[in-house]
Amino acid sequence: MKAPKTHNILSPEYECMSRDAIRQLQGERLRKVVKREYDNVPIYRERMDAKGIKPEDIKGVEDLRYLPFTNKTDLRDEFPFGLLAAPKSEIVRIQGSSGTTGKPIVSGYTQNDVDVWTEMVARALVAAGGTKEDIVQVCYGYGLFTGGLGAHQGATKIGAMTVPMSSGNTQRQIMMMKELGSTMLCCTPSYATYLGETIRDMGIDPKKELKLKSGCFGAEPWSEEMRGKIEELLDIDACDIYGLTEIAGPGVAFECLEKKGMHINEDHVIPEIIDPVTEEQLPYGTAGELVFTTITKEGMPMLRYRTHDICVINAEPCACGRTTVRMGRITGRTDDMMVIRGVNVFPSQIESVIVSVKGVAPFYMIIVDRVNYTDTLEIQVELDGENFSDTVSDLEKIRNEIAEKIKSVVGISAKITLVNAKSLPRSEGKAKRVIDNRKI
Ligand code: DLL
Repeated sequence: MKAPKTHNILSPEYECMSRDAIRQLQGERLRKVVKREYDNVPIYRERMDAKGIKPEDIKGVEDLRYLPFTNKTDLRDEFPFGLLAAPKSEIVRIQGSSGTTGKPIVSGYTQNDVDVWTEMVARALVAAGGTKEDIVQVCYGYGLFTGGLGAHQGATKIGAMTVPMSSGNTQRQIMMMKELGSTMLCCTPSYATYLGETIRDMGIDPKKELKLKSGCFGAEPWSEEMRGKIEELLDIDACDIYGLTEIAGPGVAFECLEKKGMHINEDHVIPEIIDPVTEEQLPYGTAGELVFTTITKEGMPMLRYRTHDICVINAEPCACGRTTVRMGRITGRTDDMMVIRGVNVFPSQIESVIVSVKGVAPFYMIIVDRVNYTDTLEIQVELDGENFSDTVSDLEKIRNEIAEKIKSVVGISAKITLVNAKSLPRSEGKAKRVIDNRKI
């Protein structure tokens, strides 16, 4: 049962503004947020002073290019509260995701920030055909990760019956889906595919026995082929949804039922595409690194946040009636971050674990694959030939220690394979430590 292509729009007063009106609104909001950052956040003040810019120099969107960038490393260095632009007592929520080291990166949200984020996800659900008649099954993880709570808040806002399943426990997900008659699904695209496969393996015919009509899938890169697969397996419309903790969580951008790119919530964020090397702005239509400035956030607003995600922005009008620009699929990253089972993983986190374990050398290979639509992570680690006694129980101890530390630092489980000393390939140049066999 696919959603009728209705193109309902939750907030047409913002989603369908004229381009001139959007730009003007963005300019007004930008001026306010720049002043807020300058007055409250030391690193922004220092960086603007170093560039000789005062808040009053920023008159509109055209002046964005003079502002300093923000990077994930800034969130790490200022962890946890150094970037707050509101008093701590105004923060009602902390959300987080993996950083480049063991520490997560966190963002603080005021009540207004939570409300804005909720509105963004609600817009996404409505764009995917959602109404108060729907039963929305949320199988993103609940917790610091923004997926679960984000989708939950958005579904509740549109008045849908919200089912907070969180991730995993596939049999139970399917039982609830069937018994409750869930009509919409929110999860990662790889989990949607896995759910679909399992449903088919169980002999369930989605057309006859389930009531699903559509879903909002994101948190990891996926492809048109994967969309086709999910739509076929579950007999639904599969829409892409994008977001990141630093900006708001899911809902920063979302697809409508036209499924031709994700509408960016431009009344809350200003997107730019830059050349990742020269850091110059690139025109829409050119592939480059996506950069966001939040213009309504109070708790931890971001000026020119470098997402490291590569995509193209399309400013052509969309048949759905929304006038906001659309971002295409994420086609890569400008850094070495991988998204494995929806979790952001940096090789540096894995390396920090390996060097902390006795009995192994700092040589390793990270092998990522996709089996039955689920990402797998194997880490091959070289034994240290010199200070090592290789009794079976010693090997088991080392394997367990690495596996446990990886789980706690990176947040996902990995298969650990110990290999002989000096057996992994050495390179003369940049070491190749990651083999990603996934085809998305
Ligand atoms: O993944 C927020 C989210 C939750 C988005 C649920 C959509 C649905 P983080 O954990 O901070 O936040 O990871 C953000 O994930 O910079 C991208 O690299 C990747 N990502 C998120 N959505 C998509 C998508 C959430 N639709 C990082 N397509 C981002 C491709 C995505 N990559």
